[in-house]
Amino acid sequence: MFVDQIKIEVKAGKGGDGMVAFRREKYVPNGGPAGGDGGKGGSIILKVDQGLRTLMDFRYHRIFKAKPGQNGMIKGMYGRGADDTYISVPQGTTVTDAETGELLGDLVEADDELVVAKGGRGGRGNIKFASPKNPAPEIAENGEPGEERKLKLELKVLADVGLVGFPSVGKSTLLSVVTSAKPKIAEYHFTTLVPNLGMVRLDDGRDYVMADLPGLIEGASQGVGLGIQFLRHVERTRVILHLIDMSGVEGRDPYDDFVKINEELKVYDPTLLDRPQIVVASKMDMPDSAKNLAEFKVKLAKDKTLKQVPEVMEISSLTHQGLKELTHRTADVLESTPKFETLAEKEQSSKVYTFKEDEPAFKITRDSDATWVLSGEKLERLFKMTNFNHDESLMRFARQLRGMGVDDALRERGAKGGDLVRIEDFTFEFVE
Ligand SMILES: Nc1nc2c(ncn2[C@@H]2O[C@H](COP(=O)(O)OP(=O)(O)OP(=O)(O)O)[C@@H](O)[C@H]2O)c(=O)[nH]1
Ligand SMILES: [Mg+2]
Repeated sequence: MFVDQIKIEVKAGKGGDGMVAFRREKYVPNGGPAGGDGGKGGSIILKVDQGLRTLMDFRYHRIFKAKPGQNGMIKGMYGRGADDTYISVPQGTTVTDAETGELLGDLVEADDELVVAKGGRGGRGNIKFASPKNPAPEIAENGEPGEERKLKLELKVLADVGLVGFPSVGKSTLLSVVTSAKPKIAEYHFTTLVPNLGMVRLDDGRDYVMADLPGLIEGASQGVGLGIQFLRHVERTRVILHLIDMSGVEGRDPYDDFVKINEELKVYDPTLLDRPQIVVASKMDMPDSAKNLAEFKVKLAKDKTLKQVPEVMEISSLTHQGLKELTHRTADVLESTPKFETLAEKEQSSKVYTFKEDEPAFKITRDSDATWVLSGEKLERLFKMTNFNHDESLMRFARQLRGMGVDDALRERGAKGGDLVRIEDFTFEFVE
């Protein structure tokens, strides 16, 4: 089974905490601050691996965490930064934020990388807080938390080979006999509603991804039948296998089918007809098939509108006649076919990747027990970066809040001295 859309969670590493330490030297009672900075936390980076064709691996591994930075140490030593965590994805993966729907980027090129969660900055040690006024500060910062995101990964490059044709010509059946895919097969039209994918593995070691596309009918390019959404899938395949039911049991003329489907492809995107196309005469086990095929070939040879006469291969998915020849020939054609730029890729220029910076720094709400509650991403980050083991660090935090305008805002909302104020699980008294 192939999965082409998946949700994962990524958590970047927290920065290492800064250290509060003092030099201890012989005969020097208090030798000044010596606490080092924490190292930076690991980021999470998606990276193209050309060996991957699907998002299948992610079905069993959904949560990715990067390592935290090392804490700062005594004697002014910095904590080591954590290595970034790389996640391999197939070429053509589109990444969106699963919560906001924001497009984070497209990994299109062979060596594309995309930072999806930034590691936290290391907290500063007390050396950094020394000043002439406060030469021995007991202040250190905790490391900044790493970013966390829920991501939706989608694989747009569906298949190397697309099976195209009228409904019920045997597209899904062919897929089911040359790959391990188990698509729904039935005699009624439009059995296939979304493309099924399968991997064709040849005995000579070559492989490729094949998609059985939903049936096309006249007018598909104008939205008739299952319409344009399928032509969009065709667009992403490099080689087209055009299946034509030779049995004639549906009462249509096989050559008519051939002309009509090509017309739909052309109306949608004229360059589709420049793609290698193998005409696959299907259901050759049926009584009238051989006769119909002979007539088909005569009409094909006479058709002056064709730029070049496509090659025709005969198969029966029932008796397995011609399957080996077809799958090998398809691999040969694929090897000599360059990758096409799809319409979607032409429209989509480069990567988009932005962080929201315009959110308010903090929010004030009130609990049922009248406690003032402070929240907001920026404020909570400052809170997490405060080392509450040292009074001086706490006082620095209080100054930071005042600097952000929290005190004024609380007063404006009617807070009085002695009121309780809470940030996450930390409660303190408001002092006027
Ligand atoms: N005799 C014979 N019947 C076949 C062969 N291949 C498929 N069929 C039958 O043709 C019918 C349609 O097959 P599907 O594979 O579902 O056709 P499809 O092209 O995927 O059809 P849609 O998904 O509706 O577009 C089924 O009843 C199959 O059993 C074949 O090689 N020989
Ligand atoms: Mg089908």
